[in-house]
Amino acid sequence: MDAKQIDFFNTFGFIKFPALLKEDIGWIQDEFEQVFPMFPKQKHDGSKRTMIVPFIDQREKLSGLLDHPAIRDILVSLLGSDYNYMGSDGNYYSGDTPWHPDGRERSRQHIKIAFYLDPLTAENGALRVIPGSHRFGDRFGEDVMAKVQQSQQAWGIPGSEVPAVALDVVPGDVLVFKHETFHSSWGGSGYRRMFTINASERFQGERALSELQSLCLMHYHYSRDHYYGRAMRESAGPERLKNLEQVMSLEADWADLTKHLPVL
Ligand SMILES: O=C(O)CCC(=O)C(=O)O
Repeated sequence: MDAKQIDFFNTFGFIKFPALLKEDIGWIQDEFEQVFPMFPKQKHDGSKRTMIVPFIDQREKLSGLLDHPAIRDILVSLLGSDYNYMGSDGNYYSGDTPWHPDGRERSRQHIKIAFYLDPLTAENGALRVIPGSHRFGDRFGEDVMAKVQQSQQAWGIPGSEVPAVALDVVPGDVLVFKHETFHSSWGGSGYRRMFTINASERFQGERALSELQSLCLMHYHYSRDHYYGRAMRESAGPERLKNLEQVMSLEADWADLTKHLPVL
């Protein structure tokens, strides 16, 4: 990313890269379709969101997106070359997703890269973002935080009419936003395909590892004995390993810590 793109991202809390993966989108869609049958319990029927976590980790080729020069450039430009890969979810979304941020961690930057696999516009479920809503130290960010989920009560309008930018996409476009940025989607079908890559700056400071462990536990979703999937771990070369290493250094007994969660 160049300095202007980074400044745009820091100012507005999101950025779109049109056609970034235009050459790759065919195999990405094929691989996406390969993952869901691996988890027969996660059969999507269009009635509600179906999610698989971790997602890209299930397949060697999808795991390799972390090594893709265009994706790596985004991650390294925004988070530094020692960034932490924080996981991935693969989804069939169904219907509306109300306004929300993904997190509000003050100590370090967290970003999401979103890959939508179907053409979407504002009318049929394109992701919407409120520019600047990540700035929760500002009055604006605080007002959005306090009122956007009750927009009818606060402003007399439904969530779908809250002023926002709709990020229309065609497959191959890539969206990136800060976890703090408020986002939503309205009017989509029962079969919106998308997956994400989440990443953060490396955790520093005295409590780094315990904070990292708490955050990882929040995103576990399913009982398993490794945070990262087998394909992700086993196909990682030395460069990617640097982005897995801090989470892998946690000496947690993940199977025990997550045994209360469902099994995929
Ligand atoms: O596309 C959607 O419906 C919402 C996506 C979303 O909320 C997310 O990835 O955090």
